[in-house]
Amino acid sequence: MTGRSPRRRALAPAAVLAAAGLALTACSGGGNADAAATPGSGGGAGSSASSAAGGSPKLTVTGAYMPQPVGDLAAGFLVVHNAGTGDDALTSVTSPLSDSVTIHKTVGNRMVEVKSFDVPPGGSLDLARGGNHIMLMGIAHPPKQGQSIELDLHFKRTGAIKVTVPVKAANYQPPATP
Ligand SMILES: [Cu+2]
Repeated sequence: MTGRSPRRRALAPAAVLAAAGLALTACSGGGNADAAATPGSGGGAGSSASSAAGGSPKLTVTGAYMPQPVGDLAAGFLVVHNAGTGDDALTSVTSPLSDSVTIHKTVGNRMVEVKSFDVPPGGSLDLARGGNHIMLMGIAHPPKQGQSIELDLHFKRTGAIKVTVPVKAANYQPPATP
């Protein structure tokens, strides 16, 4: 066995500085507005939801938006619902907008790149301001409010889901769910 240390993937220093700047502007906006819409697709999975993760995930994506980029940096937010009976995980994101798309969690006021986010059966993955998010860097042609961009979400089991993401005002907050 090779002794591969489980060290965290670190961003290049310059990117950390730039990214931290975005964290303060784009990522630390007020609180955690719970953007989760209730999963309207009431699929009747007969038995109790506590069965093992042997079933299939059934994913839908709602509430996607991107605040208008600051410079060549942007963040993407959305909610992935899993109405199925099997687990899944978001393992990467790609986009025609940028060759550098990563997924981050927020620890304190810092962002840390992660390898994947779980999407548990009967649950959701919330990417929201101040928390987990998709990060795009080195955007050559930043889109403006009112335009939309494409994100391709890659899941461990479901495969790719293409999402059209509207670009909102830099300070946009999604409507809170009651
Ligand atoms: Cu980030």
